Amino acid sequence: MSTPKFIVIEGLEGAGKSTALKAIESYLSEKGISSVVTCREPGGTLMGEAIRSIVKDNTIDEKIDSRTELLLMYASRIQLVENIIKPALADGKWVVCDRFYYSTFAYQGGGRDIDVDIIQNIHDASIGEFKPDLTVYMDIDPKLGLARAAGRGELDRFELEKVEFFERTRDMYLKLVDTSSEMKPVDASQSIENVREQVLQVLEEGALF
Ligand code: T5A
Repeated sequence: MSTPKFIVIEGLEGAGKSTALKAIESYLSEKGISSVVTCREPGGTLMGEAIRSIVKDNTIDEKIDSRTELLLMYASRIQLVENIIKPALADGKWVVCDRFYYSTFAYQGGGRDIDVDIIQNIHDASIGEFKPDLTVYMDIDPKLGLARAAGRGELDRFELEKVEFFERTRDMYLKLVDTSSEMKPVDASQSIENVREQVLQVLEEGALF
């Protein structure tokens, strides 16, 4: 039996991460892996879901400082890593997570322009060396991603940001792809079927088994 792996999906809003997550679950099932834990960030635990509600709330009548947002992302992440992800892997289960720490480097580092060294220090103190075995980065032009997201109705606090915020976020994602060997890009602007095939190709090439 193969060692359980931790797979992450990253990308801007509307890139198709939820759609890819389902494709990955089916793929693992076809490979005979039935014990799969899925999760999302921020969220995935009681504390994490409370943080998710706060950071996505577009009605909060108080400015959320970028540093507060950064720390909330890591508070949610510590809860998820320690209470869900590590125990699942130790129990022989695979884990697939919708977003992980690359989101923080991209959104808070790129989008909010927080010094990456500050994020790295908080990262090291929070989860240290713990990292995914494979990260699928779904690359999309922010305008297209936001148009897809807008099709679902009300926008959250992030989705109300100007397109420039998402352009900075995408630029940071692309820098991360260049420097992180476990981060594999797919072109998420293609059709659902085409993107699914690209994601499965990345999994096949990922030497996961
Ligand atoms: N955040 C998160 C940070 O700032 N820092 C952090 O550290 C972390 C962890 C979380 C927010 O928090 C921020 C980033 C986010 O703003 P979220 O809801 O988890 O919010 O993330 P979103 O990206 O907003 O989720 P979305 O649901 O918008 O994006 P998905 O999951 O990528 O998109 P999906 O699969 O739901 O698809 C969206 C729509 O597009 C269609 C789907 O059917 C759906 O209607 N679609 C396609 N249409 C055409 N062609 C394709 N290829 C399509 N793929 C999907």
